[in-house]
Amino acid sequence: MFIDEAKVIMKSGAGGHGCVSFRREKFIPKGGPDGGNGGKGGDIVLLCDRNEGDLQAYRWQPHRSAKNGIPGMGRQCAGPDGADLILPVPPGTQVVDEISGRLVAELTEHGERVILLAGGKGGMGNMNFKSSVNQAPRRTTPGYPGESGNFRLVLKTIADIGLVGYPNAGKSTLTNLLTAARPKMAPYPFTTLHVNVGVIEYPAIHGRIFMADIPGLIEGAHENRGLGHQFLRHIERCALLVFIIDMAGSENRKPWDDHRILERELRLYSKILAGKPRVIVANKMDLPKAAENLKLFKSKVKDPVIPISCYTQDGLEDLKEKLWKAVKVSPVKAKKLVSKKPVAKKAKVKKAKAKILKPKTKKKVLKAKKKVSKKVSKKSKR
Ligand SMILES: Nc1nc2c(ncn2[C@@H]2O[C@H](COP(=O)(O)OP(=O)(O)OP(=O)(O)O)[C@@H](O)[C@H]2O)c(=O)[nH]1
Ligand SMILES: [Mg+2]
Repeated sequence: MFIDEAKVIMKSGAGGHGCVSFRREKFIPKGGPDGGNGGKGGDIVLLCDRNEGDLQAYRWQPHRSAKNGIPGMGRQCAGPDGADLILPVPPGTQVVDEISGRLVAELTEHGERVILLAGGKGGMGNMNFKSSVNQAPRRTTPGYPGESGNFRLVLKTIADIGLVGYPNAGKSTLTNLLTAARPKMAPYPFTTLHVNVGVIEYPAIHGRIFMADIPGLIEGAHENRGLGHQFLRHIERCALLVFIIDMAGSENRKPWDDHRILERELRLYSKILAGKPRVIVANKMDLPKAAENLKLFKSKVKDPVIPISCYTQDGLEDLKEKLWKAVKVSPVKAKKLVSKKPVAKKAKVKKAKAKILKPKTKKKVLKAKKKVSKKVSKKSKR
C-alpha cells in the first residue's frame, strides 16, 4: 500500500541531570566537588533519502522518540549524550504542525537533514559551582526537557512531468513504454491506485526526466468522486503537465469533453495546477475514429496536440523529444489565468479624468463670463 500522509507524535531526548559528588581518595582529604555535567538529549533528525518510496513506516509506527542524555557522574565524568533519532523520508516530504497547520520543514534533495526537535541541554554538575567562598557546593542544575510535537508528514512527489487523464486513457501504458517503471495497466478504470515515478532516459545527451503517473481523474473528482483530488498534490511541483486524451473516444466520451472536464477539475483543485504549462497528447491513434476526432479536437482546442499510439508505438520518439524540449530546453510558458491589460487601465483613468475636468472647467468659464457681463450691464445702467 502506498502511503503519502502520516501523523506522527515525536519527542526529542531530555538532557541528563548534573551530578553532586565529592572526590574521596586515600591521602587526599577534602578532595572537593567533582560531579560532572549531564549529557545532551538526542535530536529528532529528518533525513531525505531517495531510497524511501513512501511514508508507510510512519503510518505503522507513529510514536518516535530520541534517547535521553545520561546524568553526570563522579570524578568529573560527563554523562554521554543521548543518541539522535534519524528518520529517513522520501524526497518531497513536507512536515506540517498538526496544531497550528504551519509548514515546519520540507525535504527535497537527497541527503538533506533537518533537526525537527532539538534534544534538551544537559544539567551542570556541582564541580561547576565551586568558588573561594563555597568550596563544597551541593548545587547542580537539572537537564532541560526535550521538545515534543504532533506533526503531519505529507509526501508530494517530485517529478518534472505529471500525467493527467481519464482512467483508461493510457497513462500507465505510456509510462511503461517511456520509462523503466512498471505500473500496472489493464482495460478497466482505476488500475493505478498510487503514484508511480519513472525516469525517461536520453542516453545520447546524458539527460533524464522524471515522469509521474497518477490515478485517473473523472468528472466530480473535486467532490471526491473516483479517487478524488488526493493524488493531484503529487503533480503540484511538476514543471509540465501532460494531458493524455483517449482520442478514439473508446469509452463513448468525446475527447474535447474529456479535455474540458480535466481542465475544470484542475482549476477546482488549485490555481497552481490550473496555471501550469501543459502539453496535450492524443493517444490511441491506431483506433478507427481517432483521426476524425483529432481534426475536430484541433478545431475546438487551441493548445498544441501530439498524436501517439501506445499500441503501435507511433509518435513516441517525437513525444520524447518534445518533452525534453518543453522541460529542459525552452520550458512551455505557464497559462495566463487572468487576461487584464494594465495599459488599458491607465488610458481609462486618463479619459475619466478628462471627462470630469472638462465640464467643470467649461462651467467655470461660463460662470465667469456671466459675472463679467452682469457687472458691465450694472455699470452701464449707472
Ligand atoms: N488500442 C490502444 N489501446 C491502448 C493504447 N494505449 C493504452 N491502451 C489500452 O488502454 C487500456 C488502459 O490503459 P492504462 O495504461 O492502464 O490506462 P490508465 O490511463 O493508466 O488507466 P488508470 O490507471 O485506470 O487511470 C489498456 O488495456 C491498454 O492496453 C493505444 O494507444 N491503443
Ligand atoms: Mg494507470
